[in-house]
Order: sequence, then structure tokens, then C-alpha cells
Amino acid sequence: MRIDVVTIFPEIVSQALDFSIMARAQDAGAVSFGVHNPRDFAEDAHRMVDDAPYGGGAGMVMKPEPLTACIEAIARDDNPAIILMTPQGERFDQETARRLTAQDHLVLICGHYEGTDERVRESLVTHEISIGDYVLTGGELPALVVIDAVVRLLPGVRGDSTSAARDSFEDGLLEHPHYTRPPEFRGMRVPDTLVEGDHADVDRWRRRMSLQRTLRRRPDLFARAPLSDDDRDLLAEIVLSGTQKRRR
Ligand code: JDQ
Repeated sequence: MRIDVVTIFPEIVSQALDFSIMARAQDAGAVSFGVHNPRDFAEDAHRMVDDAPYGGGAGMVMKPEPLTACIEAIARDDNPAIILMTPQGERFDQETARRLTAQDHLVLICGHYEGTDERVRESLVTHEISIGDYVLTGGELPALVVIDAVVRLLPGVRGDSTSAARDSFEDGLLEHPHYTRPPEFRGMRVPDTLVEGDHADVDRWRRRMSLQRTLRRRPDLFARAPLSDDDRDLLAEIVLSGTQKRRR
């Protein structure tokens, strides 16, 4: 996959992409990144990328010409997904991330100030994404969130030991708790079922904990989670054993 990012703060994005799994993903050849500054495409003496809004009011708006020139320099003959980061976009979730893995080329437009001239959206943008219902100062962090969530799903990015299929949200439920050594830490013991390690028992324990956590923290997820008959039995047990001590 090729991912190009359009931003007036290229250093922030480049820095973030050169760390950790994103760096490994590039080294492995699963993805290549480009970072582009629309200011480099501004033709006026001051290389302006923003201007006052028509109709008046506070703040500035991203000018259409440098942004358009920048995007057109990236999107040559292939037809990439051109994604505008905006609080008004479709809410980003694991399903959106999974769908984007089918694209060969993503172009993410960050934007700044109060937003972007509407004509850029009308003429070039194919997707609009919001990472959540809060307002940030620009699209750089949202773009990095989308990139991180998509790239970790690409083949060859993580070891075989980590299966995307077992992630939280991939099966529509929250994850069970995790433990490692030591078996007792400050008086808190690892559950016997995990220490003993009978595979069937461990699987059942994990599934029960996933269901229990989802029921208590995110019951809304059950509207879409595919549940087996065994899951329904476990859920019934959990609901009926309401005297249990509440877990965080
Ligand atoms: C930009 C801003 C007031 C936008 C400028 C570009 N989920 C999400 N939250 N915030 C954003 C996305 C986001 C993305 C791009 C952005 C915010 N701003 C600031 C300020 C109204 C609209």
C-alpha cells in the first residue's frame, strides 16, 4: 500500500511514521509513505496556504489552489482514495480500517485552521473521516490514527503470533484480561484457570471474560457482535450471577 499525507506540518507526520511498527512496516515493504506540504505548491511570494473566510467571522480557511496542486501532484494516473480528515466525516472504526486495507493508495488530507475550502472537498475528496466527536486543532493526529489502524492490518506487518482476527472489535467484543509472570504480584493472583493452562478451559474463561466486560462496559456492542449459542449460554450465566464482585 502507498500512503501519502498532505500537511502543512510535515515534520510531525514524518517523525511519527519513522517509529515502531510504522517503521518496521516500511522496512518490510508492506507500505511506503510520502509526506507533502501544500505550502511548496503556493505560487504567491508569501507562500500562503490560508485566507480569511468569505462572509466574515473568526479564523482562517485553507486556500484551494495550493492544496489542489499538491493533491494533483500525488494522485497522477491511479485513482487513490482521497480522504479528508474532518470532525464532519464518517466516524472511524475498526470496520472502516479493515475496508481501507483493500485500497492500493490512500491520500490523507490533514487541514488546519477552521477547515478547508469546500471546493476541494467537492472536486477531489472521495472519503471524509472523523476519529471521534471532539475538535482537534488539525488533521495530523487523526491522519496518524487512521494510518496506524490500517497499516497494522496489512499482511506481513505483525508477526504470525498476533492475529488481527483476535483483536478487540474484530469479533465485536472487548478483550479478556491479560496476565504474565509472576503468578502473584502484590497479593494479586493470576486466575488458576490460566496458570493451569488447559486449552479448552482457558478458551472458555477468556470468552466469558470478554462477554462479561462487554456487557458491563460497552453493552452497545452486542447490537452488532455475532454470538454463538455457547456465547448466549455464557451470557445468561453472567447475567444470572449478578452477585459477583464487579470487575473494572
Ligand atoms: C481539521 C477545526 C473548528 C475544524 C482543522 C482541520 N475527529 C476530528 N476532530 N477534529 C478533527 C477531526 C479535525 C480534522 C481536521 C480540524 C479538526 N481542524 C480544526 C476547528 C471546526 C472544524
